[in-house]
Amino acid sequence: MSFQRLKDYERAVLPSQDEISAYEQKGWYVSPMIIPDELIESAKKGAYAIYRGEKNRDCPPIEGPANDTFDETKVLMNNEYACMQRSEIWDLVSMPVISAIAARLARTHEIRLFADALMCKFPSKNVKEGVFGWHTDKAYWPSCSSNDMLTAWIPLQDVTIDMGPMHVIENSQNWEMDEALKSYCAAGIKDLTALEMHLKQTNREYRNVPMTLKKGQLSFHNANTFHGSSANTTSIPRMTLTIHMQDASNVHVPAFNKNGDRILIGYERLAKKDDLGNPDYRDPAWFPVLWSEANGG
Ligand SMILES: O=C(O)CCC(=O)C(=O)O
Repeated sequence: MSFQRLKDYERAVLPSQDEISAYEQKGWYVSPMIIPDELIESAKKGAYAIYRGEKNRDCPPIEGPANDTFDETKVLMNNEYACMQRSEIWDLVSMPVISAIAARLARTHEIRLFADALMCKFPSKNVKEGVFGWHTDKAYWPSCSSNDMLTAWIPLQDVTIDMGPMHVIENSQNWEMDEALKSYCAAGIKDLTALEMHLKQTNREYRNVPMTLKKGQLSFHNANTFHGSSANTTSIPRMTLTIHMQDASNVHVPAFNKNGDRILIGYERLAKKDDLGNPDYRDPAWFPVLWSEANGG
């Protein structure tokens, strides 16, 4: 697959050099409207099939990563590797222009899937429910060598400010993670104001940017960009599909916790092993190539 394989209107929306530089500076990028309505509506049908436990792809059991069944009392439902379970979700995850944009932003010749996550945030009047605490994706991936990995965030309907959109902290991908920042950035912390108070007190310049997107748009953020989201206070569920992506350079590096125990993240437990016995981040079953310029791009 190469840039030549894109349709004319898709090639026209690839980020310009200025937009790539802005992404590198800010840690996030929002695309124009590029995803056809039919693809999103079909992905939504696939999502509800997953909630009913119906797969139409030949997917090995997903042991470890989240894979919820329909339950409104959970407020947040999370289904990882939804694209391996339903063809409608795979069609969206594998849409070439999405990974072509990612490749441009990460200045890489190849994009591989790391994981995807179908999320549904149900309406909640309790503002502490349905909160994603501030975090970086990289904090969950200590065994990934690359700092250029990135995540695409795709709303399956318009996301307005009262639906608990994802927010990013602009420029935070360049901050060194000191102990104080780490303590405010565990996703378990439901008080989103605590980090912002810390940033103000320590005179950090930052901008909190909500990803209020129209259906058909998507956002990208670097794996080191802080992000989180608050409750959905509307009356409709907020459904999104997140695609975590590896750039060409990413390889597994053994990671250990403070006690010296090996950390194995959920996704890599599923993957086959490489010659050294480590998880193979090129395993085509779980980490397929979504974009490559190798074939003449
Ligand atoms: O959808 C959200 O609000 C946050 C998603 C997120 O944090 C993630 O996918 O890493």
